[in-house]
Amino acid sequence: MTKEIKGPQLNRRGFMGASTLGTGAALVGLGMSGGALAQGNPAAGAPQVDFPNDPRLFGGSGTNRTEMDLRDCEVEGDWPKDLDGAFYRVGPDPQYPKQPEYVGDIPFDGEGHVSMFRIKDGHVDYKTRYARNARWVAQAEARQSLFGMYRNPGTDDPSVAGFNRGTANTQLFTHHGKLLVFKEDSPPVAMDPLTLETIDPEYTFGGKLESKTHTAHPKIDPLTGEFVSFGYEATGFLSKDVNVFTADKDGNITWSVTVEAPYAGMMHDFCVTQDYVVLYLPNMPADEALIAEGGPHFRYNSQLPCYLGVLKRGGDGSDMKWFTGPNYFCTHVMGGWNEGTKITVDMDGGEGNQFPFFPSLHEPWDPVKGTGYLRRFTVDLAARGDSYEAVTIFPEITGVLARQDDRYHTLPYRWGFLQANGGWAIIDHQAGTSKVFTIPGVSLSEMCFVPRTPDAAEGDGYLIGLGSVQAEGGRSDLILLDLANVDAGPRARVKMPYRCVGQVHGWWADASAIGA
Ligand code: V55
Ligand code: FE
Repeated sequence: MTKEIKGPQLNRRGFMGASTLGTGAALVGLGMSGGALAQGNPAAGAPQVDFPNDPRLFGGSGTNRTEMDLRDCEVEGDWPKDLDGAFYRVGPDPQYPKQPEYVGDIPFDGEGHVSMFRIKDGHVDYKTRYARNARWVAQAEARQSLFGMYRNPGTDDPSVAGFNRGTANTQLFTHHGKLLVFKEDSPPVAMDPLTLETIDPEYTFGGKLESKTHTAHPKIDPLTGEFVSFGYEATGFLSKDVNVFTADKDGNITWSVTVEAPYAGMMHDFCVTQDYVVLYLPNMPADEALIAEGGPHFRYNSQLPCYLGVLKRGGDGSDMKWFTGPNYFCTHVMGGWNEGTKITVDMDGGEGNQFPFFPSLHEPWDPVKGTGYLRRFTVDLAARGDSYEAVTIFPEITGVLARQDDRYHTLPYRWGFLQANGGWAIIDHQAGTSKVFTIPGVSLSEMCFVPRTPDAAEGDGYLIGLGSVQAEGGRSDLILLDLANVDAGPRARVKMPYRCVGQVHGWWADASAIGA
């Protein structure tokens, strides 16, 4: 099959930004595009598979593409016998090399590859599968890449015009018996939580999802079991509309409201409290001019205000209010809660663009301003004015990908975790202390908190996550850290025989949530 790629030619110099790999690289633990670019793939347009060798080019590093099953991985240490559940991960794993016009595409555009460590009785089985959505199937049949730049449908092959472009590569979540896999430009992909078979390539909650998009970071209200979520660009490409909704523990949508944001931009995560939904809009707008040039959807604009938006849960959206304050580019929420009208949200973020591979409109990418710290945002809805306050907390910790004990979404919380200072930072908000766990020679990916038992106290349990052993070509270890004895080092590990597929985020599910 030969074909021509239509679509505007992009001036790569103009959009690729700085050549340094910074905070954005830490985010996915993959090789990142970000520098001056080499020439395109010589196999261009031919139906053959030839990834560029330059790790800065799309798929040039981190490519795995192999779906795996490994029963009884090699385990070391004291793996807790009563731990019964699954640790899931997902990340971009380019299915095919890009057409030559688009080899400068960003790593966030790789197709979503899901992996699972099924842990039971001290045994660990490993399984990985691609999320086989419409995009994956179309490209598999064509045996080549059909989609152009990140979130830019004008760069696609005409044969996939109007397709759902979702890659399902960012986060996954178990709820009402399904493994839902997310990319924030599209509805979730539903997979079987045990077989990883794709059961619905475009899951719409029984046809009731009003948004055309769905965040990668929904929350579960631990008091009701509700799934609280949102989508931005909800009514169409580049729309300012944000749909916020709730589904009950069986997946029935019980509340859905659409509000308008000050501008369309990368609303990656959000915060849910018992009474409010808090949206965050960093100054990373969708940029029509960049998109028209064939660029990657977003361009950082240091001169735009960031907004914190608050609306009541269960309301009609008419109370939606947007606040401005210190301009931190935040991406992930550690936790948040409200006491009456007073709302507190903790997020990681920098003073500037967090992602070197998204261009900046006014200045070159700045690794110092891109460095993430934990920021505490507060706003009182009863106070006059329309500004929030934001301060840096735990300034000794520089990091990203904030997490908490996921059973404390919506509630005041004590324990938080960050991928930070080369390892895993453990934050105790109550004591005001922090500690960083590292393993020399091993780079640690984002981790998840695992409760010691399903009803253990907050923070009583483990951290689980992948480590990449530098001296062994990046071979992967799955690390289990007992939070009751951090100084003893990892309590247990799984020694994988290879480098596992890369990830953005991971998720722990108890056996009861996956029908095991
Ligand atoms: C993020 C990740 C994405 C994306 C938008 O970490 C934002 C933030 C892996 O894809 O498309
Ligand atoms: Fe994320």
